[in-house]
Amino acid sequence: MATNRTFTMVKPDAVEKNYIGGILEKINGAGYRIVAMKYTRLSAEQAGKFYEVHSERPFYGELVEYMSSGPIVAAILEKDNAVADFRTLIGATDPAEAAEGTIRAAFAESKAKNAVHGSDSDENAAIEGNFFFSQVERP
Ligand code: IDP
Ligand code: MG
Repeated sequence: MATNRTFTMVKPDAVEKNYIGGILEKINGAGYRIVAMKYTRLSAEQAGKFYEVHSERPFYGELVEYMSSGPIVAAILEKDNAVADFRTLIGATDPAEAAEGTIRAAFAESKAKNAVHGSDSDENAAIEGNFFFSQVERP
């Protein structure tokens, strides 16, 4: 079945560098419609919960600290095949390995500070969207 929704965040490094507009332009240019969006800041506790699946990874502490270090933009996006196409649009986790034209190639600073999040499955897209948006906020 083709997927139709994914979840993204513009991460603190990209917000700090005023890349929100440039990143949204690429997202809209790739055919995504914005279903829900908010500018907010995660506490360390909230960032820890969002990334709980990575709690055993060596970079977990660094990741939680970074993701709570400044404001982010969270959004639910809609398009055919949303999850897989968005992973292609953002590129590899490490911007040094991200294909030319991808969001991370254009805007990311490092493997840790990599500008954007993109869900890796339909199931996680729903879990992550529900983490940030109540039912009335995600029509
Ligand atoms: P993804 O965001 O491309 O799906 P994941 O492996 O799910 O990558 O990792 C989640 C996030 O954790 C990454 O986007 C990045 O911010 C951070 N991260 C991943 N690997 C490393 C690392 O080796 N060092 C520091 N941070 C990392
Ligand atoms: Mg991931």
